[in-house]
Amino acid sequence: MKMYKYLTFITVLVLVCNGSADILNFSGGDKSNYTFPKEFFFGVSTAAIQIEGAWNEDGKTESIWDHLIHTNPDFVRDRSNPDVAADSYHLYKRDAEMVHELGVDIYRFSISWPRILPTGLANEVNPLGILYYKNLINELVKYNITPMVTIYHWDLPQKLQDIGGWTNAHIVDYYTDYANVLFANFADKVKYWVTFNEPMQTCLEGYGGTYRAPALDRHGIAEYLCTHNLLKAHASAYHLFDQQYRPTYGGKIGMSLDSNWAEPKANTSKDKAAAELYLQTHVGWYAHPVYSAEGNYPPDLIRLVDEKSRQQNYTRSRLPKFSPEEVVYIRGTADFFGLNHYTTYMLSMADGEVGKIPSHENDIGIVRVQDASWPSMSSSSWLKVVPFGFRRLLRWITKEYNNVPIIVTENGYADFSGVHDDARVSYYSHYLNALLHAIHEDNSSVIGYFAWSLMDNFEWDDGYVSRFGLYLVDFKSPNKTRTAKDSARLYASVVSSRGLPADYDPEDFTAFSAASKLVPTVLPVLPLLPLYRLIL
Ligand code: GBH
Repeated sequence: MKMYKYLTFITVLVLVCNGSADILNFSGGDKSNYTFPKEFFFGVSTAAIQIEGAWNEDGKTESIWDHLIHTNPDFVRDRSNPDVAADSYHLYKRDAEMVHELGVDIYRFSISWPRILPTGLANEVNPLGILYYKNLINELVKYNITPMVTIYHWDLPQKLQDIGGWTNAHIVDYYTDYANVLFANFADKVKYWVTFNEPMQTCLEGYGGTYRAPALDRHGIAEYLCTHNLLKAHASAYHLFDQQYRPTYGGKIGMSLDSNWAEPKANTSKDKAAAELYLQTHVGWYAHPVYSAEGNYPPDLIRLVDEKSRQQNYTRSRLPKFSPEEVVYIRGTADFFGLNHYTTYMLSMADGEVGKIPSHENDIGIVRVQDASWPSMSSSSWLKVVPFGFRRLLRWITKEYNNVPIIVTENGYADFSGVHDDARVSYYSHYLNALLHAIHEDNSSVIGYFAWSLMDNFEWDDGYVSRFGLYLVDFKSPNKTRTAKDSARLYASVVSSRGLPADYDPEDFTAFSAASKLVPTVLPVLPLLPLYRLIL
């Protein structure tokens, strides 16, 4: 027994020290001469409220984000708002030109529901809203760029929130009507549709928590109601498209789910189970009903929420249930798996209760941390650079959902601004290297990749502090001047050469300590020193 433990210890040690070997390579693999397959496509992503501005122009009404920030300016780190943002409502021609400069195949943007339907309902379609997106689409097509539309990227009309938003069961019809207006007007030219961007952020963070609009904090109840209606709305839009539009126009439709990779905290069967449970009850919460062979919520989620609800004396489970007909109606309603991926966490089982009671976090009972040694000086504190996590997640999704075609609809890095963005160049190089390994060595079923984001934009609660753009936006200039960063040149070269730059070094993570020089000088530097030492 003792000997066995000793050997395990040695094995762990060897695995840790031997980090550069094969899949254990931190960067996701040695430098490869692999190239991206011929049919593989590249794109860049944005979202309406993060770039458009013109929040009340030409008939648009308030979205839940406009409303949250207008009524609670302290929600945003720099007390800014998305009223003007990058002013893409007026500068869309320059945006299309930038997409063209990058040489990518597809531009993913979102449509603002309250710009199209000012009452939230389809009784009144705003012709100027339709015109704006027609102009943008025509501009893209002019450059031979394929438009990909996200139907819902978090900006619900406030008028629908007033009547319950995603917890109101009638939203399934309202959403389907809205999607119908978009299909009817744009399906002739839009060839990719994303029904929802990151529904977990909408429901878990917006209804269960306070991190996203509408910041309801009705944890343990509302995140489950929201998810239930949202999944039905997704399926309803899919069937509408599939039956009434696809036969005439063709095109593909899917959903974009956010997922971190989950690494077991220790190499124990308990922590491995915690990591698997995290994936099943987070990304799987949305993916299992749509992409698994059997459909419905993941069995672990049903068991855990039912059990907790019983212990807590609820008359019925806080998790609403799909009928057998609904399971079938939702299952298989996607042509591709959209994945938004940024970072990795380590998981272990909780000792006793965690999170608020009741809540999704408490129901699941696992603990999530990040390793202090993982590089990052990102302006987004959660964004640790862990390329191997990307590779492992792609392999997990490929296996779990039976070789579903995966489109990485977002991946990117945040800093505090500047055109010489070494850290972003390094992030993209490492993650694209991991992606090449995922494709060529693991047979992961990835067919396309989008960088987040085309340009700096309104980063939700981080306002304009956190910059994700390939193009820098000068938010102080009257015409919101856009300038290509070094990362834009890197990305353009990957797209045209279909491989990594010759000077890329998979062992080199120094850009993430040097990135600290971009921290605004007003921040006290001393408290950062211990962090610095951990990384060096
Ligand atoms: C995406 O969200 C959005 O689609 C996009 O609009 C946004 O600008 C971009 O990425 C950059 O943030 O939520 O506790 O797991 C990313 C959502 C936010 C998910 C941070 C992971 C980590 C903390 N991510 N989150 S937690």
